[in-house]
Amino acid sequence: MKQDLFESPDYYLLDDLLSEEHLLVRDAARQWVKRDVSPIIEAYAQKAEFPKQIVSGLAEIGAFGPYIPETYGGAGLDQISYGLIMQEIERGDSGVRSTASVQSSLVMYPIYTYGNEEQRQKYLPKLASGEWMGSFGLTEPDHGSNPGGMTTNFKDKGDHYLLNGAKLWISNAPFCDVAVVWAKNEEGRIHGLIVERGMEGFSTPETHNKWSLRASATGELLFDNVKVPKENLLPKKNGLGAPLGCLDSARYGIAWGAIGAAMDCYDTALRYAQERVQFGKPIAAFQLQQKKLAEMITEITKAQLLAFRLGQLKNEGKASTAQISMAKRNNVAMALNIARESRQILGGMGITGEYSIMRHMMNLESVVTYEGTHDIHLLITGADITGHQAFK
Ligand code: TGC
Ligand code: FAD
Repeated sequence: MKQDLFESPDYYLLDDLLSEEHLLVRDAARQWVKRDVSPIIEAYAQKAEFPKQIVSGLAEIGAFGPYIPETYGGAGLDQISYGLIMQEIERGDSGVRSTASVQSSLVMYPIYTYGNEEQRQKYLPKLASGEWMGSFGLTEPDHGSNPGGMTTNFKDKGDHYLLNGAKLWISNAPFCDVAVVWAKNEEGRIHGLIVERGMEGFSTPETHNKWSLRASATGELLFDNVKVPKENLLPKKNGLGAPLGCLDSARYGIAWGAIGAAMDCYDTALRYAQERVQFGKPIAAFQLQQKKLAEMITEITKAQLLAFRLGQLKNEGKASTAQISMAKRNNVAMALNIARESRQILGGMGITGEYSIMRHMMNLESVVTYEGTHDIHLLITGADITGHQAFK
């Protein structure tokens, strides 16, 4: 069993800006990751399996619905606490953070925000406790960056809807109990439907052979004439803006989460550089290694400040989609670069599972693509500052 020696970098004393509650929530998540995730995660990533035994721990640290009101089983926390929880979980593994992001921002958020009271009461407490796990079906085989082109559809059959189509690349799909699925009605308008495991014609085959997010289960959602009860339609919002609103919440969490992965790589590389001796000196004493480490801590500090300010804006209800895109894009690219540089500092040891860096690096190759690719987020910023959409 591996010992987790992580010490969190805080170069600009950002802890001074956090409230007592933020620190309590952050430290509880940090301790849990050290105790329950770090010792086992490498083995699960190697065997490409999600460690289901950590679900109850995720629920206990408030990772399922951190900002959902306590009446529905959520933790009733603010957006900075939500971000800090995501940061700590992704410090352990991006795949575990994926599971929490999907459950909170892509399943509980739409049910809370677009659902009616019966739907909230039926699903949210069970999702908050981890008794039920959820998935979110937006992407299709032929529609990834362009979800508005989706072909998954439902028809009104009087007392139920008939759902047909396929979703690809869906986190948590292989074991989900419920799926929030985005599909077009007969007029071509996008709606959210809650599909439950066990409905006839609904299947969730797993996607194998991933080199990334190996400790997270990914799969398909297939609908072959699935009869969905009418009460399972999310009534309060429709159109592409409904799923995109969920993505705002998940992308915000990823902007924080990526900092966790970067901090873990930096901390590992710094410790290794102090201990590894070549040419009679610790490699940390060589200028080239110092350049890497100094640039890493600078980039981590900038990302921390970006995420903190975005959290304040989110708490005030002022964070725009474009601001969230900027933070997701910047912080994930920052983390991926730091993982690559850290891997080099460890030399040959950097490619082994003895250290977390290569796992983070491979995980981040998915994180830079999902929830909107690096390119798409640049185009969102470009459209925001110029007024010209360059997607189409
Ligand atoms: P566009 O014409 O720009 O917008 C369509 C309608 O939506 C409105 N809207 C938003 N509403 C709420 N929140 C947002 N963030 C919104 N962004 C846009 C917009 O105002 C418009 O409304 P209306 O009333 O005028 O119709 O749409 P477009 O078709 O041009 O596409 C824009 C684009 C490319 C930015 C968007 O589709 C996009 O973000 N593409 C990337 C797709 C993506 O991110 N997929 C993620 C799938 S889920 C996932 O990856 C989970 S991984 C989770 C994990 O494991 O952690
Ligand atoms: P494409 O859209 O085909 O893009 C391919 C390339 O073309 C990219 O580099 C892209 O930036 C570029 N490109 C596309 N359009 C443009 C343009 N207009 N201008 C310039 N360049 C462009 N989806 C879900 O719905 N739910 C999930 O739970 C989920 N989990 C995922 C888990 C994993 C591990 C992965 C890898 C993906 C997951 N996704 C999920 C899907 C993810 O959101 C998509 O992969 C992502 O949105 C990109 O879509 P795509 O893979 O089809 O790439």
